[in-house]
Amino acid sequence: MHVFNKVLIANRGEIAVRVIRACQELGIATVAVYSELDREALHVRLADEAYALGGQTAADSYLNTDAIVDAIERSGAEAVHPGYGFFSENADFARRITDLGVTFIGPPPEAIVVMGDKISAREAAEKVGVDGVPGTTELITDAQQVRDFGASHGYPIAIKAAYGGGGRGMKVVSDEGSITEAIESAQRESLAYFGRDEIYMERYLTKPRHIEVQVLADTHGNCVYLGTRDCSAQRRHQKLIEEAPAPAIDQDILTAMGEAAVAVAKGCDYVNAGTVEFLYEDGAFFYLEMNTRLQVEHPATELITGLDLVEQQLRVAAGEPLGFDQADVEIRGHAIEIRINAEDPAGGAFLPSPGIITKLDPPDGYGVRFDAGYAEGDEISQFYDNLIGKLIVWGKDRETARRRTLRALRELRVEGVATTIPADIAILEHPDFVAVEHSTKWVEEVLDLSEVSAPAPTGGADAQDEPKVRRDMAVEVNGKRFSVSMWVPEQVASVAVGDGGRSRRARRSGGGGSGGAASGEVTVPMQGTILKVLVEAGDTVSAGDTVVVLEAMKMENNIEADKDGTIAKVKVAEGDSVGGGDVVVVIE
Ligand code: MV4
Repeated sequence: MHVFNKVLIANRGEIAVRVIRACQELGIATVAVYSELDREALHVRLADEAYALGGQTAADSYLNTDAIVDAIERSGAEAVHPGYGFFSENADFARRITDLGVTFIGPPPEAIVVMGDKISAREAAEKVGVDGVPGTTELITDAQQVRDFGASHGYPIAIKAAYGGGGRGMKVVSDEGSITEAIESAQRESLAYFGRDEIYMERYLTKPRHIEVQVLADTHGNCVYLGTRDCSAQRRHQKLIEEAPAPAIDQDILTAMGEAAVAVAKGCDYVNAGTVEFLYEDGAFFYLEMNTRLQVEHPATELITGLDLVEQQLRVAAGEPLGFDQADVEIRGHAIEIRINAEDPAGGAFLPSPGIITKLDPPDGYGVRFDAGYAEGDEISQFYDNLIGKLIVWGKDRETARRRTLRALRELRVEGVATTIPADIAILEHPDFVAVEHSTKWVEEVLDLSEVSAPAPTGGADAQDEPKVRRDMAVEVNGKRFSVSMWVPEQVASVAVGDGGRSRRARRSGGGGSGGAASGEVTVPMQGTILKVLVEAGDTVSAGDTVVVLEAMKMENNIEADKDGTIAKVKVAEGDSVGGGDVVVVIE
């Protein structure tokens, strides 16, 4: 059967590579698009043809609709795969290309719209008898509504952005006294991120697991669920590890979740691959939302079902009926996916670590898959998501998969950028994770990452040629003293040894300044959005006063004055995007 002749992949990195590979296996010609920074990127190298979008930032490139439409027209692609992020859940984009006669490889725009608004998404589930966490489907217009809800349902309460996602705009209210502040903060964050500030509320579950169900629907009314995934190991709404199926949950509950997910999908006339999210606590599950796209963690499902989800997406989008039904879906063994991000765990701070990947040796062996968006020599830019790739491991059972994942992670070599690998190892080895006693709060609140940081840079190939000097020192191992001699590069020898990396961490996690003496030029440490500007020219400030609030890495960060003085210049406004190192205010 004819699928497509040519598909344009409106994305970059590992997901673009993933989709290109699936197309190649089906004999479909591939079209890549790229920003100025991605001219030589792996997805561009692998595709049959590629079109420049111009621009560096996502907004100027992968989110430039006109440039993408131009590439579609020039290439003659019949269909567009949006990957995840970017245009994947953008109904306007789906409509625009559909109007051109081009197939959007994803759900109908109507389903994206229903699920994009969290309140209508809740209503869509309620309509088919699937319950969310107890809450309201009315917007909050008055703090009194929250007080009334608290009086009848108790605390804590979650205030959520109606048009939010990924935890942005969500605030937890633990008592009556903090309602007003939480409402304002949720509205502010929601407005800065999503351009609208509607909010609603739910009971806040304190120790839930995040369980999601993969669904797949065709245009002929068939819809199946493809097992569950547990994505509870995350920090600040960034998943670190996902596994499939969700462990330590009774089969009848997993089946009920699967059936609930299919009911929700059918209820919104869903087509293509989608994910229905639930919170699970004390044997009960609650519908949370539906993601109307292929997800980062889809390979975990592929390894336990034997299905190629991108192939299925392409077939369904071309109008083919599913070639199987629910009874044919078999879950076999266990899969664990590790996201390898270019971030230094830095004791729990997870600091972005852009740069050139000077070495990349993927692991291999039985049950090991490595989906990367980069090869050795490629650069991770601060302008995009810093996911280098994903390690996905299969085992006959969870413990086999866990041990195999640890083995593979120790085999994997990434140099030139720091990675999340040390944190992943700490999670996989922790008795709570082994016993499935973790929840969505566990990485942030229980796991101790204080000793977990990226190894010191090795300096790459050039380091080998550098002159080395001998250094003798004393070290203590398990209370026993040893004298050791080390041959180290000259520069390294001049750096203080033995503070466990703490001085570097402290410097990098500081609010502003560029490290040395206070310059009065207050900078932001990383890329983000200005949520609030607290000063204006002429104001007097003291060192340590918050001058702006930066939303970065899904957290509100207070950026502080680095010296006493008067504000000479305010260089940003609320809602502005800033890059790491940008000056936000100048103090004289
Ligand atoms: C919740 C919750 C507890 N109770 N809702 C965060 C992201 C957004 N998709 C929904 N989120 C949550 N909603 C109620 N009523 C806890 C979370 C939550 C969470 C959910 C899934 C995965 C990770 C999470 C981490 C923190 C909080």
